[in-house]
Amino acid sequence: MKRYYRPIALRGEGLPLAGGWLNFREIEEITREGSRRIPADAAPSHVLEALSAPRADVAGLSLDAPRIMGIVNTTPDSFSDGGRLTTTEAAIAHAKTLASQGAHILDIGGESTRPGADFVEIEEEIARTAPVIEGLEARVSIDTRKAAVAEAALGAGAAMLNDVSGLIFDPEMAPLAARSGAPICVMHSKGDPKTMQQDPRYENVLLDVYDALETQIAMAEAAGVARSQVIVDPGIGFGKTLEHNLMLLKGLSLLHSLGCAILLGASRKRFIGTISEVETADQRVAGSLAVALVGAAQGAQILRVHDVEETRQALALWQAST
Ligand code: HH2
Repeated sequence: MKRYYRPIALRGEGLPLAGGWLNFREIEEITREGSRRIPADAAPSHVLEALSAPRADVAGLSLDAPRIMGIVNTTPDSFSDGGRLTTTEAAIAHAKTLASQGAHILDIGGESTRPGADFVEIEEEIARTAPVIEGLEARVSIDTRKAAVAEAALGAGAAMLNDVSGLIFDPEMAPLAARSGAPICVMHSKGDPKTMQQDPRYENVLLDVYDALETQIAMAEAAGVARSQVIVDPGIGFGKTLEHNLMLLKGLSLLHSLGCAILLGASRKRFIGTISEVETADQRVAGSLAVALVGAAQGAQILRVHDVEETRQALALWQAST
């Protein structure tokens, strides 16, 4: 039976977790039938190696501390900030503000992937994103499922790819990542944004997402992408119920055993509003900060957020006081 190894992350003595700011002494050994705690040194050596090795830099950014990815949506219809940045100038100005607040990467997106969102044509998505990227000096990632949009973004100066379909939507995405050498975030998603929230089901959401990401990493490697250039993301809210999201957050550190850096995108999402009883997305900042700290405490290297200044403050205090 397949065994999964989830490090119990802590601040203090132990083996380094992904060469970063946390350590671990114990591991939760999980099967589809149950789990138990074992001392770290009882795990297979290849697992310990995957769990503790430092992760490669992402576009020159070291991942030995939690890093902030600031969200810049140039869409009319994003769930939280849609319609605010519909001109190139407004998007560039917002991106510069986020960079000045401490964003290490800016994630530029031209197609909303909220549940039920409409498809955007390639030309339109390029027209929304490429001029913004051209106008920025900061480190930029392109949030797209389409290889042609990603290629235009790389030409405009983007340094990282972020594919919410996890290489599934466009078969040209993995070859593009291989050719360009750009790091690529492979996110787990169940189905298309149009339909993904219609009764998503898993046998065991944490293990099912782990297995899917393992397959997606193998797809990337088969196309010639170096494993060190793959960043994994559980895809909070993408074909997940509230309970699924919470189980993924609680078990997030399992993904370290894939040997890749982890990106967590939970900012302002619906489950935060449901739990905290806040209907309006841009009022969910405090709940989003709490989830960002959960991510940092489980070793997620990149936190994708709308509220960069607030996240920077929260992380600084969390790191100083733990
Ligand atoms: N979430 C969204 C978009 N892109 N990329 C990654 N890697 N991980 C995520 O969780 C993720 C993502 C959805 O959020 P947002 O961009 O704020 O909204 P919209 O899709 O409506 O533009």
